[in-house]
Amino acid sequence: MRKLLFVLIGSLASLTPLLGLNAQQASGLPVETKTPNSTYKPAFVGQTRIGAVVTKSTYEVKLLDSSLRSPWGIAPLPDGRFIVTEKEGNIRILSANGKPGEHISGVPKVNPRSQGGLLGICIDPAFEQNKLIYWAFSEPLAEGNITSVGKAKLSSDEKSLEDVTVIYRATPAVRGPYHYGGRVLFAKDGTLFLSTGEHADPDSRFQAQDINSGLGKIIRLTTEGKPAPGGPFAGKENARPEVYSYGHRNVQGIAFHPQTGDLWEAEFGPRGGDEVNRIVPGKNYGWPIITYGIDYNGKKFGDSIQQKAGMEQPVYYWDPVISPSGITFYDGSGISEWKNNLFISSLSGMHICRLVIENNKVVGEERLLSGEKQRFRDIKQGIDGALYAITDQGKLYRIGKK
Ligand SMILES: [Ca+2]
Repeated sequence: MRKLLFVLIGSLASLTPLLGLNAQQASGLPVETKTPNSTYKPAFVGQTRIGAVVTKSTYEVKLLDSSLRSPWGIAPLPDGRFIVTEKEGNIRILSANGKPGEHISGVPKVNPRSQGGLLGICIDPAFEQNKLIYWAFSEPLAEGNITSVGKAKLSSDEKSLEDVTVIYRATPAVRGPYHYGGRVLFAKDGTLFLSTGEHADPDSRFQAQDINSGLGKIIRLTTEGKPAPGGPFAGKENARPEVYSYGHRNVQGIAFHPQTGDLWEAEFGPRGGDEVNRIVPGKNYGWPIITYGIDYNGKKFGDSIQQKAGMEQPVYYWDPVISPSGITFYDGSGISEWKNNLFISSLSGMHICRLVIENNKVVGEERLLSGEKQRFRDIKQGIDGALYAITDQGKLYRIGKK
């Protein structure tokens, strides 16, 4: 196994006189230096291109493995190991030091074309007792493309899946082969969150605004795939009771803030409109009515507006885009200045983005591992308190205290 070990020491000589000030005051120039695609103005100061911060603590970046095949989702197991998905349709367990095990048999077929495949994965809160796992995937259906949620029990020898069921389908299936969303995550109350996308088809895009559609949503479910009770649209006409928030384009990152308990997400915008949002149940996050991006063909979207009453503003956006996939808040004790920071795996940006957040606003941005030239797909905190990141090129990194 190829193994690379190097240590990054955050050198802050230029900012030393500012130590002791808060993160915002210590910020430098923005990390982004490229010209934006649009001339749109942010809704508030600090909504984009916040000043740079640099990690002062010493941390270690270790390349643990390079043999995964397009890994998409990673979740820590309670014993220190990990479970991962590979886009083509495999689930594997990794040892605590990142060595991948065999493919687990019994995984239902996926549609791996384009942006589809085997997507995010999470384990049941009572996994140690029940061995249940859940994953999002693009299910091969004759009717079209769809994001579905699978559930199964890991066999006692960990070689196969048992009692495999599809517990939820974010209907309707549509033509567009893009924007599946695809993260699954348990809340502390035992409900299961799923993020979806609008499949990028002009015919289906507006379903992000329809609360009676599964497209472009954050969805809240029971472990049986039923609408979790108490949803913001429960009992309303022409609405799905499992919808938690709407107006999303393609949500590949969801995480709970360790301190506030709020759900945060990251979603792909069009050209120049990637977003981070703090999710309030029942709210409309605007797509495709408002956006800070323009279409990839250079045209503007709709009425070319960025703000509208009744629609939520992103906490933060990027122009040009970084393509934010999996996200996680750091809740470890190893690097104290990272506490409650949001870490975002960036595909086209080829780095791990660190956002310092104070009072629900971004006050600093840093780009980590830029030198690795990897498309970062997911990032999670292991039970040892370090961050573990996977890349489309098949690499697994550990980032944290030595
Ligand atoms: Ca939005």
